[in-house]
Amino acid sequence: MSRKLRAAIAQLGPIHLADSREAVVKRLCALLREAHGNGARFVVFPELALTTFFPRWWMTEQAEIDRYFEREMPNAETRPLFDLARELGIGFYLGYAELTRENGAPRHYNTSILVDPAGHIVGRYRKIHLPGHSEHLPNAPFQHLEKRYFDVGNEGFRVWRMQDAVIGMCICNDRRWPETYRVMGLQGVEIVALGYNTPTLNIHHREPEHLRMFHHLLSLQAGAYQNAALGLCSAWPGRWILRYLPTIAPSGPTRTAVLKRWPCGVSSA
Ligand code: CDT
Repeated sequence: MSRKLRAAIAQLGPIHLADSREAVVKRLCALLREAHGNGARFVVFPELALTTFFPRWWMTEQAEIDRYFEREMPNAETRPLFDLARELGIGFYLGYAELTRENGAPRHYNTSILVDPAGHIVGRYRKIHLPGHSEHLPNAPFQHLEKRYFDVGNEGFRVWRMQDAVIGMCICNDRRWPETYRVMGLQGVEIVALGYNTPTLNIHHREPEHLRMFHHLLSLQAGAYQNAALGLCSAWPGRWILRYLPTIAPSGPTRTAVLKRWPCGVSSA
């Protein structure tokens, strides 16, 4: 029996250090409405979509770092997004920084959630493959401090049945590793939802931009193809970020029409 789920990839424009959660959530709500207006019933937002990509900044005070983390979800600032999802009857994937406590100690995760069309959280994923570095690299063109600010995810790669599909989640660097897809594939995954934030420049190894894009598509398409799944992949455009962002795999089309409305917009497939 055939099933149809119209999905949208909502790519964000840059978020600045000074931008408030309230302002960002308003933008997410506008994208959700736009996606809904285009007939979408499921929307994928990027990695760490509620704040600037703060691993770009070297910080030493834990209180300063913790300002970028959410202690509960939903919370007062993100509630409007959940309410709107329920009003529109639309599900979504959202990436954010999660601060929790385990065995009495604080834990920091790079997290994504799956929210159903009734506005309920049905799934949570904590990023396992944390890239970058933990030391300050003052001579690098920019920092990528995920290894400093986050703990390694401790809940594995799981799938959830939602909107008549089996949906799995992963985040950015996870897409480059075969076990990400295979573990979900063995659970019958049909859609891999993935938010990402990939700098055009690889600060660790020289890699021309066209190879950077090639490897992005290669890993996503191969992982999805080999596990008979569809990848829905969303990021932010910006100076340091890979262009042609919204990616549908494995069929290959990279939907760039949205870029006419750069720096943000919705692409659907
Ligand atoms: N956000 C993220 O995981 N980005 C990595 C690149 C990090 S470069 C140090 C990626 O695989 O795209």
